[in-house]
Amino acid sequence: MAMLQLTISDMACGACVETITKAVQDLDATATLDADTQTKQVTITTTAAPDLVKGAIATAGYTITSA
Ligand SMILES: [Cu+2]
Repeated sequence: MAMLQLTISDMACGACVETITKAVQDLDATATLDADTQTKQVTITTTAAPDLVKGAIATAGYTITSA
C-alpha cells in the first residue's frame, strides 16, 4: 500500500471527487480517497503505482498541481 498526497487545483465539488475516485478505483478497486474540496488536497491509499494513479487523474480531466 502506498499513500499519495496530491493537490488537485480544479477539484471543486463532490462530483469532481466522485469522478477522481472512480478514475483511481478503475486501477485499484480497493483504493481509498480522502478529499477536501476547500484545500484541494487528496490523500489516496492504493496498491496501484503512483505514476498510474496520477495519469488516470489527468486523463479524467483534472490538474495535479502538487504531488
Ligand atoms: Cu466538481
